[in-house]
Amino acid sequence: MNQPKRYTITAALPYTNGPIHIGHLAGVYIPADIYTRYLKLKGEDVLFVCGSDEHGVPITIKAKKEGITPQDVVDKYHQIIKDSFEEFGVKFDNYSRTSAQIHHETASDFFKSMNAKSKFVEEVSEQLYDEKANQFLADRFVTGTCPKCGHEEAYGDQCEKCGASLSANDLINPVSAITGNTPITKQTKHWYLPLNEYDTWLKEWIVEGHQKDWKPNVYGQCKSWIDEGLRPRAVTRDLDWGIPVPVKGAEGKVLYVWFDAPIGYISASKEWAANHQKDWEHYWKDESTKLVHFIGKDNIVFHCIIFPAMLKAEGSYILPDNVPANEFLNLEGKKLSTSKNWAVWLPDYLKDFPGQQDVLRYTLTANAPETKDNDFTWKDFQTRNNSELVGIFGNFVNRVAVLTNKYYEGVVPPKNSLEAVDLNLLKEVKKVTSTIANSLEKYRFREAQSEMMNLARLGNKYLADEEPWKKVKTDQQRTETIMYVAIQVVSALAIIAEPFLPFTSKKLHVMLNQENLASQINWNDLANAEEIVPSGHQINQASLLFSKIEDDVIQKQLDKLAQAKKENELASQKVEPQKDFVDFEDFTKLDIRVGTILSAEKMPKAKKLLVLKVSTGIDERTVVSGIAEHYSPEEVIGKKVAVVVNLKPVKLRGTKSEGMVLMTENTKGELVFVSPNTPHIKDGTPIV
Ligand code: B3M
Ligand code: ZN
Repeated sequence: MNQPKRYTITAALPYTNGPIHIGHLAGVYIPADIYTRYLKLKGEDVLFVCGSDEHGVPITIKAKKEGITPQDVVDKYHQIIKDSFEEFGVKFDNYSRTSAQIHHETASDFFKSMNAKSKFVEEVSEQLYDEKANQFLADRFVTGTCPKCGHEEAYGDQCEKCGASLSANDLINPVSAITGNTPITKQTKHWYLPLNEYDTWLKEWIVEGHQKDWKPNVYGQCKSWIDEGLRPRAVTRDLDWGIPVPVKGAEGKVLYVWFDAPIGYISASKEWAANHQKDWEHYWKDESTKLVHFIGKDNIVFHCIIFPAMLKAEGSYILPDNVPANEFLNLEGKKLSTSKNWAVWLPDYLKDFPGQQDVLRYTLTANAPETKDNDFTWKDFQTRNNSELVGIFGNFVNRVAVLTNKYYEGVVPPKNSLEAVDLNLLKEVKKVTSTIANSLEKYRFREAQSEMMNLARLGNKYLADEEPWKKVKTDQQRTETIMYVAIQVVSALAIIAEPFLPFTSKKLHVMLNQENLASQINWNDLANAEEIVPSGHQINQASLLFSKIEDDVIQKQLDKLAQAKKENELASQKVEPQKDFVDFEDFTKLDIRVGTILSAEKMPKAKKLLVLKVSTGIDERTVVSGIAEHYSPEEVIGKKVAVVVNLKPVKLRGTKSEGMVLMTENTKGELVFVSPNTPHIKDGTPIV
């Protein structure tokens, strides 16, 4: 056998601030798991690592909200997430966590090593600061308008709308996520990775080196960042949750979460190596090792530009060979959202569909967002299960196992002489095996999985054409051959299915009584072997692989989502409680009229105030209105409005205001006019 190739495969470390959902599985963990299982079946030397990303702002925010410590948050979700991976068959060699001692040491050493080689630039600069919270604001602690696309809820590290990677200082109208305050700026010192110095090298490495083998979506994003010009990036933060910056003069500062998290891949490898008497350095420093990062598209810049620049700067590590990032999965046409509870959480799925992990794995791979965002719908989930897994795969396997037991008491019959149809089908098995291998090596998981289903389809067609249930009455020899061939196909499927449907594959191996065989048979043998299960081998009874999912089960899931939607709508329309009653006489004392805004200008030195001239039908008068943060003067001129005309005049900043323009708030919290928009109403008409 050839010397096995060595691979280090990583899957993005999930933030430990909530359970994981189908979007995470589809985008990152299922493809990574399929790829790893395939390579292991081929006999390669593969290390597959992941772990919990336990630092970073989302965790601190969650802890603040719930009144617990960040450590409580990460302990809880680390366990939940780890369990979910195990339950769905995502089989890491090591699932570590970034709060582990070994990770703190590894990340600190990495920083120190870079620092010793003068790879950082230290700089004092003005950073956003929340005076109320007494805290510097970076990353997710601050939101504001994206300077690139205008999205109003961009974060201080990234805009989720356009994917731009940002610094907190780039945001327009920044607001503190802790207090809602507008931050001030304050001086502080940080360590920067001067990405601009890696420009030429990155161009050579990515633009010239990986245009062909990286996915177009990944390559495209990298290229545009490089083309835009890279800027130094701070790798330290003024926070108290994280890994302390291990140098003098950095008290109270921690490593930026995106500096420490990818080093987590290395720590997880070290931890694994220590537990398995292996040398971790082979997996990270040996040029012949292939490093592959599985991630979602929002992590591309970190894995393709920043982390490689860190590895390059440190100098003793290999670089990723590929970063097959996926796009996003939507749910029933809408973006998955943790805060809106618009998701299928893995623990919930498991409760509702016990033992049916492979159905979800199958559907998510069939719809994987490989080249564009894609949609998960419960209807599609049902159809994939009922017509493909039950109707094709399960049906084929079941017929073969039942007939073999019925005709031969479970003993694989003799081959006798093969006809052209038989040879063709056996040839197909080999062809499909190599097509799947090819697709997997190009990270095309949907294509690979559909080839597997095609093989089951061919098996079904073979049985339907050859009709062993008829021939058994007339031609024993021919029937034996047909069943022999069909069993070969089933046992090939048992192996081929392992990366995609690991639970099903296991059941199939048990059914075929080839559990031992399975551990010896390697993917390469599958492509070459003349026979997988020999004549005379005893198989077991047929067992149920998949079962039909009925409409009411699907409806229950749709109802759950409808409920989430309703709750969201209600939450977004929090209605203020009713005020005390007033007498009718009191009400009629109010004089509200239709008016028109004739002119408007900003009140000097007052951020919120506009000075309006309003035609009330009675007269033209001045009204000072607190709407300047929502409207420019030009926007309001000519507007028909409702004005309280008998409000006692008051002086505001020296200007007499003789009335009040009625406003309300829309669902986005913006002020809007209560506006008598109907045509043909004269100014001065009372509103009653
Ligand atoms: N925790 C981001 C995320 O979950 C981040 C990935 C880290 S990979 C080193 O999207
Ligand atoms: Zn943007």
